[in-house]
Amino acid sequence: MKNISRRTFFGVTALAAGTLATGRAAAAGTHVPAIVVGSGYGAAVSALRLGQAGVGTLVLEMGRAWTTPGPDGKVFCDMLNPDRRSMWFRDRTEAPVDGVLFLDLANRPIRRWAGVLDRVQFPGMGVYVGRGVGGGSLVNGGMAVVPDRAYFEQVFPTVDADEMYSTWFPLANRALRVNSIPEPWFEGTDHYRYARLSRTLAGRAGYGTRLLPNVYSFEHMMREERGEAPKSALGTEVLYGNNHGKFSLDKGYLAQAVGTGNVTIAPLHRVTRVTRTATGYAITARQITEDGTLVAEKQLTCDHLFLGAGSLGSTELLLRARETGDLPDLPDEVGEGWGPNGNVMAARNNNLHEPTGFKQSAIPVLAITDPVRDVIAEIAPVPAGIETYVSLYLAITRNPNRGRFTYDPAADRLDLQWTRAQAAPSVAAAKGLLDEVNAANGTTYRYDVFGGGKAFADDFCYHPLGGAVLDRVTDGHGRVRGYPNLYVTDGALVPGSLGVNPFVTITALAERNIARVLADDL
Ligand code: FAE
Repeated sequence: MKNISRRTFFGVTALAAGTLATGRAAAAGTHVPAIVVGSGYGAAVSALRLGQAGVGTLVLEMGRAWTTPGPDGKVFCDMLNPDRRSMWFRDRTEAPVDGVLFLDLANRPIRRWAGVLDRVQFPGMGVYVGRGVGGGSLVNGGMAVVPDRAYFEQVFPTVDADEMYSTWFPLANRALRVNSIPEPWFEGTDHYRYARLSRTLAGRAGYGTRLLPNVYSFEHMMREERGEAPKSALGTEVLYGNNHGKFSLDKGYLAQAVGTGNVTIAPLHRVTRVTRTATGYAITARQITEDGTLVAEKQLTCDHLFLGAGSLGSTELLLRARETGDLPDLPDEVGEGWGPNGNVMAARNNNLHEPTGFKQSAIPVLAITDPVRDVIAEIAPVPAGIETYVSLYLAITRNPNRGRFTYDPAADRLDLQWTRAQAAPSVAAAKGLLDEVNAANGTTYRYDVFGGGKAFADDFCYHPLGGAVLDRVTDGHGRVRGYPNLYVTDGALVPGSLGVNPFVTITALAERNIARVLADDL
């Protein structure tokens, strides 16, 4: 039990045993002091701090608890052999990289099941999100990046940046167990040849790079390379989950929350409706099996309701509640301020004498920095197991355009007003940088990677942000205006852009907000 407290251990064991699935706490008609919707970063922080404060808390998560191994002995499937565990109720996988050399290497037919990755498709944008106890932490690349302070102050002018940078970001980094790759190992391992090559090519164009911290344990990764630990990052695992090495929320915040004895997690429960009661809130939750069969529709009540269902999930619940008259006085700004964090992916082709290497760690650790265009281009792996000569980038740009969510009453679902034209500044910034990299190296773009024959993928994102923006829909600490004891805790609070990967900020902001809420409201 090295490095793990008894209570966390209890939580992990309870999660692993699946004892949380059908606890009495989730029985229809139950009243609990606090309900948390979702189990991503904002939700997990809130659940832990509520539990530690002695507040009885029920977490409702629409995805499954990723604890039981499949027939192959693994909880998650890898990227090259996706099966029903990969995607949320799909007949075919929808991985962002569709193939190489126009061969459909990546996507496969699968059985419809409660898989871990979802792609929510709107007309101009596909949004990737995690489904399961742990939310996005189950599927993401683990890059744990604190935003540039000057930009943070611009994005959140009313948040005390001194306090964020002295207290809440350090706390988030500790709680998420953020670590950095040892440089000597990075410089020597075959598994990051692809990243070092991109650094060399960027350097020829005059651009620098930076190493990015991560929640994947580099100590574990080095043991994977030495053959002392089972391969996960070095075994093409990410996107559909990591079986080892990654300190996801189910191992950290959520396990600790359950370990307090005050928090219960009910997986496969999707909250569909929020209404008011005399003293608090009532929610409707639909419980399903992993095959999607409806088990029960439950009404539960609480005194304090925390929405942590992510930018899409929390905004949908609020918009539906306003538009159907359940919570008619919700602010007009619900749905506003959405952005994909300026995400755009791009693929370049390398010269034959400069291969990327066929061994590639699935966890990205290096980014090209362009201080003039305000771009960071993270060097993403193509762990195909063969030499592809492809360099792949996830560029994060500071695109000022914002979309907005609306509610479609006929279909009873969220719509996103976002056009491809709004992504143009992101593509222009990323292309400006990579055009120079190509020019300096005599290389070109790749058009066979994303489908549709394009080199820049501006039609999907990993970083949905906004919809219930801090200090607009909520007060300065996530309390929804006009509705006491109703809170937003997650990426919906962030107005569309952060300039870096978002989960450290979402975690830090949630820590800051729940500390104030616990002090003043409970
Ligand atoms: P999130 O983690 O999305 O959790 C929301 C949870 O609520 C999910 O588990 C949902 O299933 C659940 N839910 C939704 N609706 C309902 C409902 N009605 N009832 C019950 N449950 C519901 O929210 N970020 C980084 O900082 N670094 C990275 O390296 C990185 N890589 C990424 C790679 C991929 C492929 C993806 C998809 C994302 C990546 N992200 C990364 C983004 C990051 O995971 C994301 O910003 C956070 O997970 C958002 O946290 P939230 O708390 O907002």
